[in-house]
Amino acid sequence: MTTYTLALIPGDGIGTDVTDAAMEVLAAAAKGRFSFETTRFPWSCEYYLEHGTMMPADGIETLRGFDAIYLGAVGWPETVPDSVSLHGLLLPIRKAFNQYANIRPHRLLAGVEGPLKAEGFDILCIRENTEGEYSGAGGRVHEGKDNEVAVETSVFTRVGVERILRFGFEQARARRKHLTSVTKSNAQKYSMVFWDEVTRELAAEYPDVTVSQMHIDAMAAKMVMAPQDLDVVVASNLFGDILTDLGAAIQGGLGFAASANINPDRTAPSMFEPVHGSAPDIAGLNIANPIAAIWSVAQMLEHLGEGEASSAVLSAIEAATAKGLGCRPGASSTQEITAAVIAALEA
Ligand code: GGG
Repeated sequence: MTTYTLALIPGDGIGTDVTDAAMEVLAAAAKGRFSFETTRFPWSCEYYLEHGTMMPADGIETLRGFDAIYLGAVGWPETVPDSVSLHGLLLPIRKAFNQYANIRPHRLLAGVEGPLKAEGFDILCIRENTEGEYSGAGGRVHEGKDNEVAVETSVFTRVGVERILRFGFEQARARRKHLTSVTKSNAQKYSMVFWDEVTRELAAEYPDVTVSQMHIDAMAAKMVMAPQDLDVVVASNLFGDILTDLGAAIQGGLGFAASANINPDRTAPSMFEPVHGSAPDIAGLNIANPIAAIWSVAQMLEHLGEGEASSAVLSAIEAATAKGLGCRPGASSTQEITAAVIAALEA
């Protein structure tokens, strides 16, 4: 029986609640098939307050040896600025392990209508995950003075843009063969024009995939007006981050949005995490929706080559939502939803 090594970083707030739920489901899915050797790391805002860093200096090297990383949520803005927690944990892991493809599936699960009742809504957002607007390149001068200046540079490399678009084209090829590339190239005349050019270059290599190029503002409107027309959506780090919160809203809320930070070359571990943040106001109340976190487990199993277990987890999620569990905020507890998923898995 294969044993996978898993680095677990529950993080902050409801990160712990949903990670516990996800691990219960993982144990049920693994039973009799494979096993997990899990190491839990307390890296979080609480860790920061004690140590002055979100993770130890050798944190990245410690994680490198694992088969996969699972992360709950990061952030506790009352105590640690969000920019510190994000740039201290989540973003360095994505960059260090070349997890350049952030895969975020959005569709209506059985029994979930979402605010738009967008029947047939089923898109795969591919967010560039290691550069662009979140490169962390920039600086501030004259801090606190009238002439203060803050500069933040977006970094788009040919390697980075080409590989994320190619990844998107491959995904489109395996789905409904339509790719929408999202930029703002009318306003951003260097980086986004470059992204558009690379999109057209690659489109020539994928004649079986139809391509649309859209500006982010028009794309936001389209996602609300006609989300069913979209298939694979590829966007930069910032635009992908924003669009996937919109995708989450259309699918019924952030509690449904799963994500996989993938290193497609498999030269380092990939990381799996729900899209939502730490929601400190509801932490520990047993009301966080664990479905996004459980769906992220299904993505992890698929990445590890456990396709059968992955499909079983997805079916079990839908068996639970079809009964109404998790479909309305606060109507079912975290534990009730988790138990329903496990019961469906074991049925
Ligand atoms: N579940 C991970 C988490 O805490 N996400 C919050 C967040 O703001 N993430 C920003 C990002 O995905 O770049």
